[in-house]
Amino acid sequence: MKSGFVGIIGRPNVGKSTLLNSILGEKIAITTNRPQTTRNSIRGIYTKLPEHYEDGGIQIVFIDTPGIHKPKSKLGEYMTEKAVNTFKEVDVIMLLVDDEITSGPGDKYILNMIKDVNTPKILIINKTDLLEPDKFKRIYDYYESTGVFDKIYGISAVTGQNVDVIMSELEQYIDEGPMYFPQDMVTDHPERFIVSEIIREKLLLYLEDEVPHGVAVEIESYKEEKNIIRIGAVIYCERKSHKGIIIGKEGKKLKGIGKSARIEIEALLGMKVFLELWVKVRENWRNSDTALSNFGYKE
Ligand SMILES: Nc1nc2c(ncn2[C@@H]2O[C@H](COP(=O)(O)OP(=O)(O)OP(=O)(O)O)[C@@H](O)[C@H]2O)c(=O)[nH]1
Ligand SMILES: [Mg+2]
Repeated sequence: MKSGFVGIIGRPNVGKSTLLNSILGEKIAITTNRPQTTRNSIRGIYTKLPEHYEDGGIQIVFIDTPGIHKPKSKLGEYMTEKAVNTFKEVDVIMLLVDDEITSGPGDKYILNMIKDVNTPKILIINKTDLLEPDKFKRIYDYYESTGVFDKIYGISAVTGQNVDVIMSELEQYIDEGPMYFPQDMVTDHPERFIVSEIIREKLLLYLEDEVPHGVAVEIESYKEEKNIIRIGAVIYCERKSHKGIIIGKEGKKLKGIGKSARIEIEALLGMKVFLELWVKVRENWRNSDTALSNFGYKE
């Protein structure tokens, strides 16, 4: 049996969570077109066992991380710290990019940080379905010239192109090890966490501009009955005006958010769900240690 850990890192919005879901064939990490969607490290477990157990199988725990960015709040600091700490815990680092290196400090900052880490590093150029061949080549050549990476691949996390190729490549870097998790487990996060993330995803999708980055979701009650699961969740936002936007005219916005979240939660849990949402204001929570710890953004 082989087993090990692989870290998926990169700037916000490059497709890290989409890749995790694509590898697992299941959605455990939320994805949106907004940067800074992921706030915690999300662990996804990939297990492949042969028919005959004695032939050995493989289990890879993927760690999807928040996009590395220049933090503007304590929440941002937590997010970047989560991503950076991952470097030290994994057997392979996968750095995802989706564009040429920017003149700004972002990509260079990440490169500088990982170049001296003594762990195999694979560069993944994602979104090849959107990249012109010339551009792809420029990205490839640049990263190859840095000498930091053991391998470079182009993939599309959305179409699945080359995802199988990187999976077999990764297997070569994973050593003998124990089976850390049961065969049918895709993540070790509790269902409640995934449920709160689904609600947050819908908030990110339905809301404009500055509002979504200031929201947090807390599950207040979670009651499993015979035929239904009753879930109560509080959406925290930073301003009174934001609360109005989230609720919308005659409560329509919140209703829409609740409905699309409920449908997805029902599919996840395989049961009927009654979802109740409240909106509360908690000013500047992104800089409050207590709030961050309540919302699970601090150990
Ligand atoms: N066309 C295309 N879009 C992609 C691909 N991979 C991801 N995307 C899109 O890119 C956006 C960002 O994807 P995410 O998976 O949320 O990105 P992320 O790196 O996890 O972002 P953060 O959590 O904010 O750091 C979403 O709109 C995805 O649908 C791809 O291969 N092709
Ligand atoms: Mg993400």
